[in-house]
Amino acid sequence: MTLRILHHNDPDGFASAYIVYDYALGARIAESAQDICFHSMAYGMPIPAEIDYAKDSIVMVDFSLQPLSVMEAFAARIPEKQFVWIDHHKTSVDMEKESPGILATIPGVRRVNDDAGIPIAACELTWKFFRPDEDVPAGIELLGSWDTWRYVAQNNINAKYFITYCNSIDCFADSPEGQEFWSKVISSTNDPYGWLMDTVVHEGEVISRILKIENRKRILGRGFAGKFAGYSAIMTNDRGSSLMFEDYKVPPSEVDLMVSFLYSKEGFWNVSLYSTQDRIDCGAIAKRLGEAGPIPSGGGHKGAAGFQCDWPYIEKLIERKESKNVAKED
Ligand SMILES: [Mn+2]
Repeated sequence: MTLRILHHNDPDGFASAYIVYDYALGARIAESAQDICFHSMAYGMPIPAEIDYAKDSIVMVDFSLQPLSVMEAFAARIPEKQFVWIDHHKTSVDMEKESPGILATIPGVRRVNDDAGIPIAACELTWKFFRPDEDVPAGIELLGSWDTWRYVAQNNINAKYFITYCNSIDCFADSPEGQEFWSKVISSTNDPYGWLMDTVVHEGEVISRILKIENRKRILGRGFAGKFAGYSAIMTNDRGSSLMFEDYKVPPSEVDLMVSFLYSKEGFWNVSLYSTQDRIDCGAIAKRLGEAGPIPSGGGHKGAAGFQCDWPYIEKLIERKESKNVAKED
């Protein structure tokens, strides 16, 4: 038997995958690390061809296959009790509702909020699913706070520093450095003189200061205001990061969307949407725009989502506020 962990390719996905890995080894579900295989997944990527549907066990965390028909076909191929699916993306919760016969019966948990109505991340859901009697580790909570944007309402700046530190190391679930990191994260407390606060959070704060200056230069150099698919927006041809937009001359709170687009090595364009507005659901917009485009795709969270397409499609969605010649004044 091979245990295949299909996880989203971001820190929440890496942490979730590591929690599964650590649990599987501890509980002797997998005899050795060699029996566990990590598959880092992005939306739009093909299903791993190595899967032996009769023999392998699959745990899917912080991720789903899109669209619904692909996810249903995948689930239908895996024998009962060999598939666990944990996700907190709204698209997964919606898919499950549309598929009571197939998707809703898969063991695991798909929910966006906890019992108190507060957003919860995949790493936290995964921890609670596999270790229901143990408190969620402080570092996993910081990551969850970041990944769900809870940190904004909770004004939890340490969550930002935690993710900044993650982004400064190789935090993949399947690399030696990443596994050492996550193993320390799941065994650390928020003792002020302990590793989590004194190294991770503290160093993350230092790196954040440098990044802020870098981001300011990037967004002021490449960003422009206007409309995207009819929504007021700040746009940039750059790598997506919601934080980057905070230093634009128009604050994110004054527009519907923050939009970044970037050409991928596979030959399509990745469009990321972010919003700080209550009335805007980026996941729904990404799904609608993505499915109507040349590469059916798209989904994500209310506050952050994305889809893939080609460049002509993006250009049709953009309405510039400033004409091309005055844009140079930036
Ligand atoms: Mn997540």
